[in-house]
Amino acid sequence: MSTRPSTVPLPDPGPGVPRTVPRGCPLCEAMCGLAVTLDADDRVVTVRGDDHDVYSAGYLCPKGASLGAVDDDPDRLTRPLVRRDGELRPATWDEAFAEVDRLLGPLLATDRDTVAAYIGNPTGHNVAFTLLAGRLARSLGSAQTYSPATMDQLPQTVTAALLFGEPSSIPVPDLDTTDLLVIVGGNPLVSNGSVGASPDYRGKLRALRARGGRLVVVDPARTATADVADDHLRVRPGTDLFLLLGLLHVVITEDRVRLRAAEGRVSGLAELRTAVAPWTPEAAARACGIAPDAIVRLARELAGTGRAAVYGRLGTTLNRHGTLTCWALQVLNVVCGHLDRPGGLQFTRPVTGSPTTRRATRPPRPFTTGRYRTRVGGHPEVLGELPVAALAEEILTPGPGRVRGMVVYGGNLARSMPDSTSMQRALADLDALVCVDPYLNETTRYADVILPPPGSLTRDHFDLVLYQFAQRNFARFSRPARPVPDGMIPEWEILLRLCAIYEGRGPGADPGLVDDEIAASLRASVARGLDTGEDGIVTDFPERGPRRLLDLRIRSGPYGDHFGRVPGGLTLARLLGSPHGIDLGPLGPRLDEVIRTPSGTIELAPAQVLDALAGVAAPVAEPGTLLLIGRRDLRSKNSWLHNVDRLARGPERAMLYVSPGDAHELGVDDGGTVSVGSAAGRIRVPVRLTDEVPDGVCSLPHGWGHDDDHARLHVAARQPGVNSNTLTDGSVLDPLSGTVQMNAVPVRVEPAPRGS
Ligand SMILES: Nc1nc2c(c(=O)[nH]1)N[C@H]1C(S)=C(S)[C@@H](COP(=O)(O)OP(=O)(O)OC[C@H]3O[C@@H](n4cnc5c(=O)[nH]c(N)nc54)[C@H](O)[C@@H]3O)O[C@H]1N2
Ligand SMILES: Nc1nc2c(c(=O)[nH]1)N[C@H]1C(S)=C(S)[C@@H](COP(=O)(O)OP(=O)(O)OC[C@H]3O[C@@H](n4cnc5c(=O)[nH]c(N)nc54)[C@H](O)[C@@H]3O)O[C@H]1N2
Ligand code: SF4
Ligand SMILES: [Mo]
Repeated sequence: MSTRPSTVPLPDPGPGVPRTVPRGCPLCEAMCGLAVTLDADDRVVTVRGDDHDVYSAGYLCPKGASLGAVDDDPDRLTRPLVRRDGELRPATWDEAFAEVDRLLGPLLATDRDTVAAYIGNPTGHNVAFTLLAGRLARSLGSAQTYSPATMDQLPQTVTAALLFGEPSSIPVPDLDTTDLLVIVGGNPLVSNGSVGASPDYRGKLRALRARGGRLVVVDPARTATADVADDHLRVRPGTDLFLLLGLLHVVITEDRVRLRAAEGRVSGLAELRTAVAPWTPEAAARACGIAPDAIVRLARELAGTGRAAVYGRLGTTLNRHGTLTCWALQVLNVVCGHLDRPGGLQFTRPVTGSPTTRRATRPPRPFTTGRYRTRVGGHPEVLGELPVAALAEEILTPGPGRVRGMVVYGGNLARSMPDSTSMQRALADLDALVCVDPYLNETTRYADVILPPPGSLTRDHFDLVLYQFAQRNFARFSRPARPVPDGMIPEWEILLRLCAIYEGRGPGADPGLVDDEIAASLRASVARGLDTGEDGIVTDFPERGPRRLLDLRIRSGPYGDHFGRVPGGLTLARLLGSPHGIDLGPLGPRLDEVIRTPSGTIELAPAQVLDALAGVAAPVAEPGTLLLIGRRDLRSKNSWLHNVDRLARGPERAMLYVSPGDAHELGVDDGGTVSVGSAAGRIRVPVRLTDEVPDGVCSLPHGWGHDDDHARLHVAARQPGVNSNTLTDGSVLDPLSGTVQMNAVPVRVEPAPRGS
């Protein structure tokens, strides 16, 4: 094993002196290394890209450059708020935790499922949550567990579980050496990519084309990424499944299947052939709006190119056939021979290991869902989660077992969730709402207790989860750039104190004991995994906190020193000494250890998929409607960062994009205001006429609508924008994953008289 540290030393004189410190950026999945300069008062002076970073080599985007302003936003809460006489008022930490105990204790003592938990997006970038998530869930012990997965990547996760036997086995496209990259429903020049993100995605695409490679984008919208593509296929929203079935049909019926790395390791090819038989290029074209000859050409190109990768993201997941779409996409990669090969799709080997870097402890079982169901809609559990689209009715519908309390860790449900009108009614209806969140925003304003964590620069940073989907195997550990301000407590401690409360130990229990228990149980499982006694497991970081757990995970991981048994192996101490990161090499072949299905093969035609596929039909457009799709913005992150002046400045972003043709037909002017209605609600929104959307499609970003008078978001309120999730109705779910349709939502658009 070779591990390459970046050796440029960087002084770390600690707080109270001017200094530049390296930091991992927590704002998106690209995981850039930043260089943060602070003055003697620990104020952030500048944030630049860290030129010495082993992974991002100096790249950063406007969000990363604003990290100091994000952390120093004067609207951030600096102490807990507790509701007294109907008003949220400042309180001490002890008072706040006592109130959490008073509110949740009786509910948990009666029926644990009456308390729901939502674990929001920013927690994935936060070492406190990623290390403590398991314990938090066990301590709460509620089946009512929700996360953005069911409005994001769960169809990809379920696909990985079905095909490869392990939910986290999602391969990433090898951007550096591919000759043909097909991006389906992703806009990485704005999102920086996701489940396959990369710093400087634009540079990677430029290099791809410079070496003679081609970029094909499948997207109804002419996005920034589509703008730099060689081919842009403007698929009809929600119909990628049919395009992919058409591509599979051509590859299979023209005998172009070449399994290469997967040779001898697949099953279900005959069933796959039968399943795609009806989807001739002509049939696929009728359903998805891409011409038959374009489908044939792309299929042949994919099968005939040695280094090619098909990559899909939210455009493939947020629709009624999310899992089928992600399945068809990944199966296409397999039958064209692009899996587990350089230039194709590869599996990372993350530094703290994953289920597939470890020996299996029991024989693999078939993937199933529905161990339990939601009370009202009967939606099945999928990988321990329930669909976010079901949460509001679980709260609002009377009857035994009704959800009455909720804990939200870094989530803005009132803006992120489908049918947010119902969601807000549900938030208002709860008997107890506890939010761990730095802001008083559209969601936390309904809280009974807000527990605000200090800014990201005060904590250890390590991308425990995201290394799993990196472009290279690498690791970087960042120490806090500055101390936790007086009067605040680290998020780590907030979460441990909540665990103690959920476990009935009371608000005054020593959170350190919970920390010790977590460390003891991790140590025991590390010893079992390494086939050694616990005496041999001695960490360099015996103190309480994230470092102890990380050292145990890193040293027992695939690059670890196995506590002295692998000389030269990785330890947290070595990572601390290499603040620009350690490069652990390019992604390499991993298929043998990755496949964990009962058959020991990649199961191309799982029964669940074949059953669901038998019932699919091309959607029929409702006359008089446009299909609403989402859009992201480089200087935003979902529902937040809108309160940071340097990111919020500039023209209105929450505008409805409408094609000139549709605008003409509707009698709508550029800059005018329209009324948009759906099954869930109605909004008024300004319009931009643009050919970025085709006829029949309109687009609007989510996460806006900062017009709630009870929130404390002074900058965001100046240009609040509209909340697009008033329109997403949450009634259409992907049956295999519970993921909600948030794209291709039918809406009716009408001109709204000015000033009305
Ligand atoms: N700047 C910025 N970066 C972000 C975020 C952010 O809010 N802002 N959010 C982060 C998060 S949480 C995530 S999950 C990722 C998401 O990462 P991406 O998936 O890359 O982000 P989106 O911009 O939502 O891209 C989805 C694309 O799908 C297209 N689309 C919509 N419907 C369809 C369809 O039916 N078929 C096809 N083929 N395309 C369709 C849309 O036009 C859009 O271009 O981004 C992350 N990065
Ligand atoms: N219509 C539509 N809706 C969508 C999407 C879409 O494409 N279209 N995308 C969906 C997707 S992919 C996602 S991931 C979700 C995201 O939705 P959410 O899970 O709600 O995530 P965010 O909006 O990113 O941020 C949520 C909260 O985290 C808080 N926060 C920020 N930093 C921290 C921190 O360090 N600690 C804590 N405790 N809290 C913090 C912020 O103040 C904010 O209140 O939205 C989904 N909603
Ligand atoms: S691309 Fe992502 S990780 Fe890099 S600086 Fe921007 S927000 Fe941070
Ligand atoms: Mo997401």
